[in-house]
Amino acid sequence: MARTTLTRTVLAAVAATSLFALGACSSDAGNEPAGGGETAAADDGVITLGFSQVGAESGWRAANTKSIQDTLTADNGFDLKFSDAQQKQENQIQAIRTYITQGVDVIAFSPVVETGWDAVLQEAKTAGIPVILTDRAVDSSDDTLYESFIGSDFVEEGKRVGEWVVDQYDGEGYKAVELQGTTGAAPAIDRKEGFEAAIKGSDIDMIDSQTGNFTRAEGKTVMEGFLNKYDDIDLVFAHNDDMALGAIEAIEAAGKVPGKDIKIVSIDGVKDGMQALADGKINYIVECNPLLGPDLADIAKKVIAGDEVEKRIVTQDGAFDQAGAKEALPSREY
Ligand code: GYE
Repeated sequence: MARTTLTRTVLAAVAATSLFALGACSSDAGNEPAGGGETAAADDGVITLGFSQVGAESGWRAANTKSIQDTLTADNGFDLKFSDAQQKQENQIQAIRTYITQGVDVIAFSPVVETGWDAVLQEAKTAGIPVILTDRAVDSSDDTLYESFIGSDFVEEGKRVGEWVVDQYDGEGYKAVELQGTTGAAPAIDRKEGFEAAIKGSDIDMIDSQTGNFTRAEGKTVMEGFLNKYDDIDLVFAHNDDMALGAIEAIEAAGKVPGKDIKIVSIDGVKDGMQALADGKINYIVECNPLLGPDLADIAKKVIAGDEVEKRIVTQDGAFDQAGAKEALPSREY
């Protein structure tokens, strides 16, 4: 199946021409740090972009990092500075501060959690360095602290999984457990909310919910705990494929058959998840597209050029059942 191309939805246009002007000219000013620093994009045409990545917690994250590194290349007019925060907010804040000191042209990051960003974003704004959010949102009342937010609608993803579950299993009195993503992260908060809204009114009973931090290892450990505590689990909702894959290991170790004795639904659509779906061990996956590099490059160029950019770019996601996964796997990019 051909990959869904990223399409854009303009939710709010930014009319802040003055903000871009400020960003562009202060970026020059910010390019005179002690020690030489960068040459301003306006001078040499190269955009120095500092990117603070969440970590390397999942297959999704690996694909997202690859997309960014493959797109923001010298050939494409970028000097990419990349750092991995190992899923720690303090590391991201430190990386952003370093980029500010270095006087990069643009800062982009995927915020590990939603809250606690206003101070450092204000520092970037004061330094005249525009910020682009990718993948995850920040929870701030001041949306002038960033230029654009590129990523999926996580509430919608959770809702789509929940709707499929209700469609397939309502009326059977299913007991469900939830493997949540990183506590405080936008996709964990939003996917939970969307799923809960969709199963409301059905007879599906969410009996327990804990974080597995989006990793396979923690997903497995949490699932082992659930299996020790309850002997009647019918369904697992995992906030990402990696935790679903960890749950599969725990379920098999407990002598049960994943996808049959215990149904599993998840979000992402990375290769290992799609393979497990095609193999009948997962029952349904809503895709979350990690290929955000091209949109990030595009928005960064526009911001530096002083062009107007969309404040919110919503990535379009597919969904797969077992037959759909078999069909899609051969041409899957990640
Ligand atoms: O679903 C998960 C990753 O923020 C959308 O983070 C991303 C999530 C993704 O660790 O696998």
